[in-house]
Amino acid sequence: MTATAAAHPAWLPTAAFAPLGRRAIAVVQGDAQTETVAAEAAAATTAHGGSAVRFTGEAPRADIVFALEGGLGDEAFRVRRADGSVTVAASSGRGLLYGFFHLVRLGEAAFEGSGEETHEPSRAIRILNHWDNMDLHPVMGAVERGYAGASIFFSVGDGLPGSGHVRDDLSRVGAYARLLASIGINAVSVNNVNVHHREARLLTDDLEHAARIAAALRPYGVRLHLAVSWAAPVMLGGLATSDPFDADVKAWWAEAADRVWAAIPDFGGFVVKADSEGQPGPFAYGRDHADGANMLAEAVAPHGGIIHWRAFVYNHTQDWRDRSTDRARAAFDHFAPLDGRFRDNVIVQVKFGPMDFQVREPISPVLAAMPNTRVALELQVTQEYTGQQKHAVYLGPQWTEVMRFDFGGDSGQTVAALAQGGFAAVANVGDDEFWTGHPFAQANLYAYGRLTWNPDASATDLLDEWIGQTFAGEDATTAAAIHDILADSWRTYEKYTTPLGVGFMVRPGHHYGPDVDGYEYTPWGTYHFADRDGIGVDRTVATGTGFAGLYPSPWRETYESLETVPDELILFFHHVPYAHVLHSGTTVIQHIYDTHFEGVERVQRDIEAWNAVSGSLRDRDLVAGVDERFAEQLRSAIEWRDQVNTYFLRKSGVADARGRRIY
Ligand code: GCW
Repeated sequence: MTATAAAHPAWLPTAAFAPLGRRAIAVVQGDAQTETVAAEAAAATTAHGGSAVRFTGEAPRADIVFALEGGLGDEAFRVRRADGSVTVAASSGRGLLYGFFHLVRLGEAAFEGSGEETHEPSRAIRILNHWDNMDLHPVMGAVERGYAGASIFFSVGDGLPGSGHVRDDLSRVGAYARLLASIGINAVSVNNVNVHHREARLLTDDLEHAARIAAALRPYGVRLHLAVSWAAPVMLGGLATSDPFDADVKAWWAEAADRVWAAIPDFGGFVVKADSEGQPGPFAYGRDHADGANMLAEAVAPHGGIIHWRAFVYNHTQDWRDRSTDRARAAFDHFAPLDGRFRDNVIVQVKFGPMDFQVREPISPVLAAMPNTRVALELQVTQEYTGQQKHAVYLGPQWTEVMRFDFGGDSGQTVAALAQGGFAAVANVGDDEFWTGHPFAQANLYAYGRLTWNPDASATDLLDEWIGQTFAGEDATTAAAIHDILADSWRTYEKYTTPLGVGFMVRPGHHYGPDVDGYEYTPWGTYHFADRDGIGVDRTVATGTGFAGLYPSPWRETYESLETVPDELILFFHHVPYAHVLHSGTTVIQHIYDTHFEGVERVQRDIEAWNAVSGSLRDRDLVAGVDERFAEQLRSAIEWRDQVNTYFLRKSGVADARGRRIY
């Protein structure tokens, strides 16, 4: 599929605009985003028989009025309803745009009742990070951990090194920005955080093309950010060093920032992965992460720019024999001591768990350890470890669990409250017809956006919102079936993959499918330590790596003790015998068998539920896409079940209490 091919409308099909489009809409004259609201109103009314007018000064009579009004926050909007008509007021076009899509979501309900409400995003920065390459990467391809085709921003050219470029036709990027605005996302970084030579040049000779991307995003109020290489002064500037204390290095970055903002006045800032998985960083010069981040922050500060500095730093050349090094500790050990040293325009971006986007991990203690730093929560919308957009896995429940997690004790705050720096997530979109590979993976993009706006929203409600708009015009039985398939699908995936918080057990490299010992003797620090007697990682203070002690009370005690550690995390914190009895009353080994059988049965039931409704769906391409992926999900779930169960039967020698078939 090329960038010009028509993309699926996702949750914005024409039918979803009918309640607005039937009415008379008046839109004030205003800034670029106000013009976008007017264009949206015109398109909706043309499609559904209403009317759209523009005005300056006093608003004319209309069913829906979009007006500019002072006194509201930058992105906020106020909705007033009376007698079947609605006024949306905001202090900028961005607010009006968010108000417009708010009405689309509500549909007819937007025009019922009376009253006034103000809506405002929880945090100022709600960003998606694309891991898109310009040149084909020999292992990762066009998009690192991408499961939805090629990049919508870049073309890899003829595939030869150096021939990649920003796409000539960026219409797909405009359509993407529209989807993002409709869910409240206001920023994207477009290139991979592993910045290779070709992508580094977006900062220099390719700046005019980066500016074209920014122009495609702007009508919908989405700002461009770029991932930059710490080594850029050497790689691009010909300097001998990228030491943050070197005057020439500072000058190089200041000039780079001046150039970028001259070309893109609303540019957002830089995203940096430094001293992580082979990326260059300040460690080479004996400097720490605060030294590095602050030097860049100084360069972008005159322009109001932001540095997103990632806390995903660990030793990836570990010796598996060495039990004293614990990857789970790494981000904390590197970053917690630096609290208070980062400049105001640095955001330290922290993955939600201490390892790496597994289906189940405890919440990263770093989030509670840096009260004097702007910390952002990082999630992974792309399903690297959760079925790679072949499996139907709705991640909304995982993210709400993360955002609502309360560290308690002295900090006494939820992750959402601690994430003062906002929200970031790895994007799941490519040039695929459905944007996301699996059509149902659109629900993850949707939920991420809506949760960044309001972390208190319910994952189930957001799922229904997504279904309501995406399948607008389909019958209620279809909506109910899709709801039932997705609502608990994250836990289903957990059941047939990695048990009790142990994680990984995936095929090395591409990370798809089971391989229980795949990472066991590698340098990556992701071990399960299963032997004939037991399994799990001892991360207690008493006898293990001490990781449990990095949490504030009461969590350090909760995780430290076998009496209180939650079942779903027991193997993350403890090494236990297979006969250990969980709080659920079953043994660890029997839990492994039971959940793997249950998980597969659940996928079988989901497929039956889907088959019962899919015949009547109008979008046959979507049905074909879902059918194909369900077949693969079932094949893969069975493979997971049989490999994991067989492995642990052979290791433990303990038979399944229910005598089911294990190989
Ligand atoms: O999960 C891991 C991925 C890498 C990725 C890294 C990161 C961009 O396997 O592909 O690199 O995380 O977050 O930097």
